[in-house]
Amino acid sequence: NGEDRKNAILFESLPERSKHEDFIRRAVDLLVERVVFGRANRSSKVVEWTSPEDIKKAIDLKPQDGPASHDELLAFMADIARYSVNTAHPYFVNQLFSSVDPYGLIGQWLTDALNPSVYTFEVSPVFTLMEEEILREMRAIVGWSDVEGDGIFCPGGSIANGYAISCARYYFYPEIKSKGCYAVPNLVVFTSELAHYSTRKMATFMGIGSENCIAVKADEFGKMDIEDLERKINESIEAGSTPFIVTATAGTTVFGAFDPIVPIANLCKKYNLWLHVDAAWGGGALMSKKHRHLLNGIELADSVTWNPHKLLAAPQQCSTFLTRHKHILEEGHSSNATYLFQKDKFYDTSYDTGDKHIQCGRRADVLKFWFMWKAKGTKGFEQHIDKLFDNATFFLEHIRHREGFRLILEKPECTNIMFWYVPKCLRGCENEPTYYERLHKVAPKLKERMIKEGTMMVTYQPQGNLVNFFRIVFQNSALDHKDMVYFANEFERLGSD
Ligand code: ABU
Repeated sequence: NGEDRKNAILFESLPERSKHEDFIRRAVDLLVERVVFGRANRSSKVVEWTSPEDIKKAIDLKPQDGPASHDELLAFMADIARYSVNTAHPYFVNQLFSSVDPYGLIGQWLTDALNPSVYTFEVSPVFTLMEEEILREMRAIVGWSDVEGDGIFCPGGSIANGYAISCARYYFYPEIKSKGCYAVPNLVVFTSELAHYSTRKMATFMGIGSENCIAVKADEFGKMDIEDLERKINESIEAGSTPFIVTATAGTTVFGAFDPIVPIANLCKKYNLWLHVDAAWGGGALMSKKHRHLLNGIELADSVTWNPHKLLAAPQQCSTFLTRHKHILEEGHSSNATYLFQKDKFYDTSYDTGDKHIQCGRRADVLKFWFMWKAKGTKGFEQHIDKLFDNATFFLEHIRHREGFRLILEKPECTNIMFWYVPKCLRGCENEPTYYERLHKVAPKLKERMIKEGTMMVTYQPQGNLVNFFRIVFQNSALDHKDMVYFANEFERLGSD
């Protein structure tokens, strides 16, 4: 009967089961109270800053010989939540991800409860079909026609950018698969000096070499300089190297700049290069009629990285690699393990998609995104994106003329805003020789103060010749204009001396 079947699935007797059920219910209550809602309100702290030594004292991190009781485990959970950064908090604006989407969270919990691995249809029937549907829809939003192309969910945007290099290399040099780097010319990759570091890192990882990842200059707006790109393509050809891919960025990590895709695509056509667009950050803008123009020309790309866990606020991690080339992922990466991908199965084995990936075991990152999409509809995502851009514009205009704030970019394109906060003691000292040296020290000091008080989290960095400046990131559409004023006031308070 049904009860026997349930018990067989759980491999445990009824008393054991009710014990576990009770534990799960208490644990879920604790998660909802302490993690999801209890800490995500404006009056709680973003972080309970604690030194590594004190965290070690507060939580017994060592595995132990005997089992802990359920009460002890619940106490561990509470402590782990207490000393973790509250990334669901409205004032966590430190990174390109934030907030907790209730539907995304439930999708993630359902994924974890089902514990799938998406390599074959037989173990992941629903997720295989879900991936097919979502990836097709994303390709359609990119602008490729319904019939062509392929895509995969990846463990992060860096890996997705690596897939672009791998697919491009296989496209031009299929012998790479069996003979390796020895059989191909000295290949070179081009990307902007402001692109995410993953392109260089993946070039290193894939045996191309970091020196063969050529950094193209960015202009004053942070966009790739086309003339420099063409110059560098020609220089590398003259030096005996073989260009094969350009990675353009749609939403750079720090400045949020969108490279001009159409002229880059024209150069790729002229020199027969693969065009990859890293839209990990900016891809979400494709969902908005108002803002998708930022990615004009993306449909000319051979491949795209797009991370729903960034601008679309899906829970970590949710990254995709999309390509217009239907068979390249399979052909470039398959290894036909006969213990898993048997071709004589009783169903259509084209649904066994795992061999396209360089991973074997793989989480079903699709479900949380699919669930969010169902819950909000495409319209809901569009409203979310439009709100983010509206908040970013409000914040930009609010600080533009406010004393103490100096913008790095007058017209940032995405929802990250970059600025120096100049405390009173430095105002009017711009011509002094030590001004920039002193300004460089302001952001780390303010960051320390905001973290120790737990009032907000905003990241900072130097970039090229620019000394440390703040980058505030708007990616949580639960924020409003009052929050924008809060952030500005908070900088003023923290930097009042
Ligand atoms: N791709 C990682 C982005 C890191 C950040 O949030 O700044």
